[in-house]
Amino acid sequence: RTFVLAKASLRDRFDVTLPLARKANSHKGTYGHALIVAGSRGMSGAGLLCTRAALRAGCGLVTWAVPEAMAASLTGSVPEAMLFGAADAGLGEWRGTSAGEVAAKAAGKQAVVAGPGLGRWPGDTQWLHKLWHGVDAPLVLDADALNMVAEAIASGEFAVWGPRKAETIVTPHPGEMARLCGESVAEIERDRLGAARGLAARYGLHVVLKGARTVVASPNGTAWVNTTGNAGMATGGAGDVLAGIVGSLLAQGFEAEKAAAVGVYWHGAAGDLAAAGRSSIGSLLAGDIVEAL
Ligand code: NPW
Ligand code: AMP
Ligand code: MG
Repeated sequence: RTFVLAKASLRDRFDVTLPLARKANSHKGTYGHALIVAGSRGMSGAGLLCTRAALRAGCGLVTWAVPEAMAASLTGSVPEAMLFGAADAGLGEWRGTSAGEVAAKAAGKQAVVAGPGLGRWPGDTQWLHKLWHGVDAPLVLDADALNMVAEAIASGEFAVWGPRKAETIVTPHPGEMARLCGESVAEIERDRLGAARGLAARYGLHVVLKGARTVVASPNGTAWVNTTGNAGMATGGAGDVLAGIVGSLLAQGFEAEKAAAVGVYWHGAAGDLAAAGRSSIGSLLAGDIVEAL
């Protein structure tokens, strides 16, 4: 079945009313703890935006993991988040870090986001493979993590990774989707619904194919087509914000299809709110989407 992603359909399928209500008698532990594995030298902004979006989307606690050499300079950049420095080779890169150390940090978290601003390095697909099985919580993979998955699919390695213990959401833009599917961007864009459904069914993933009219497809065959968002969101960091929102909703206990659908709808709606307050939607910054949440 294909649903149009709007407030009424979300309410009908998931019994979720937006904005989300908070129980009076609740505490930060009620709303989950997310681990954000994002950012590296030159791309700290991706991690910063993802982390701030996760906090704004309402989870109770966020830990932001970065290569250790970056941690000192990021101290205080998001005072609400905890910062974790993974031992690195001293360059602020994920190259040389231990996926096992990151996976250990994921213990006790209700959701993990990995990918925005990670960069690529030799052996990174094995690094992601360790995270794939080392993280027991629901996982959102975005950006460079998707390029690692694409390489593992192309080499045949991914076929033997086997299923994870919890659900996995992937959030490719059409360029990343083309790499995952081994097709051109034009082929993906010709049949966005079919491409997202195909990848979801083939690998048991929840697929968020981004762009104007984002598609959310689940392994059970359900798909959603989003109605919110605008071209002002075609700006650096907008996708990093979405990954943080979806991870935050997972941490709050939403199952994967619900987290992806609500997150995509909400991200677009926040983009629409942020654009409405400006003379040109071209002036929209990814950080404005976070603030509009
Ligand atoms: P083009 O340009 O149209 O020919 P990449 P990235 C295509 C981090 N960031 N429809 C596009 O094709 C990310 O998190 C850090 C069609 C081009 O080939 C990643 O870690 C920021 N095609 C890293 O940078 C802010 C589309 O895909 C390619 C498309 C690289 O991510 C920015 C470009 O994509 C960024 O988020 C679409 N809608 N969208 C920071 N502040 O730290 C893209 N393409 O090569 O995957 O690079 O998305 O910039
Ligand atoms: P990324 O390319 O990873 O930064 O992701 C860009 C984000 O902005 C995705 O969530 C897209 O759906 C959204 N976006 C980009 N361009 C548009 C557009 N023209 N209309 C609606 N949403 C868009
Ligand atoms: Mg992106």
